[in-house]
Amino acid sequence: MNGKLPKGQHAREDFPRFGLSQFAYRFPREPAAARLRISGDVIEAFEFDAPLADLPRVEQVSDFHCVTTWSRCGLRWGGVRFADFYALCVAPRLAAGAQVNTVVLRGQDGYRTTLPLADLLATDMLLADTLDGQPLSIEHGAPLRLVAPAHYGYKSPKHLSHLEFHQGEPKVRPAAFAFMDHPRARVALEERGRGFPGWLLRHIYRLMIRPTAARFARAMAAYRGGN
Ligand SMILES: Nc1nc2c(c(=O)[nH]1)N[C@H]1C(S)=C(S)[C@@H](COP(=O)(O)O)O[C@H]1N2
Ligand SMILES: [Mo]
Repeated sequence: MNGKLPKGQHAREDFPRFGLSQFAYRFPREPAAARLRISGDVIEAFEFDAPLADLPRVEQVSDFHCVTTWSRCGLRWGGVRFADFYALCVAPRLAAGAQVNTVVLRGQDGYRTTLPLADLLATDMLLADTLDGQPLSIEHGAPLRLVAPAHYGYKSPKHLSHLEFHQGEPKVRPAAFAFMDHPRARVALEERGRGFPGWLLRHIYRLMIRPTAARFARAMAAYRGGN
């Protein structure tokens, strides 16, 4: 089974709540309301109250690859293709002649990352609101998340609340150290970070899996306990 995984990845049976450790104790303010704000330098800002309503739904089984080297295979997500959302809900509102190059994706917890629009238009890019046929749990991104199977997990914001569409270079304060946020982060090319080769980061990141998963699990237990 491991033979089929991308370079430097190993399979895990469970699917831990995970991320940058500074986000472990941050939770969505509105886990039940999938409001999605749209803005950017080529579009007038507006907000969707039910961003996936009336759009063609799909189900997709895909593997999930965290940059720290763990992978969870065969996750069944449901939602709407990013490309369909873009074509039906965003493109018609763009300024005439505008060319979108970069998209900034932000979560309710303050998490953010960027991707080239070209990468987001791949057919396996999903705006997902279900996992295994159930509404997304808080653990895995309620109410809405991006699913980006060809990219490391850090390109798939949970609790997605805001998309910015830019023709020019957006100003974004990275959620982590700049070296940790590769502009594309494609798994097949082992683009784990910028400035350092993937094979080197692999060895360093691996050490972070256990403490990070434990911290996220503790935070989740505290949240559930106090709620
Ligand atoms: N809002 C938000 N999205 C996030 C993160 C985060 O900390 N906050 N971490 C990213 C990282 S590094 C990973 S590996 C995945 C983990 O997704 P999971 O918690 O569903 O396993 O979420 C990504 N999206
Ligand atoms: Mo990750």
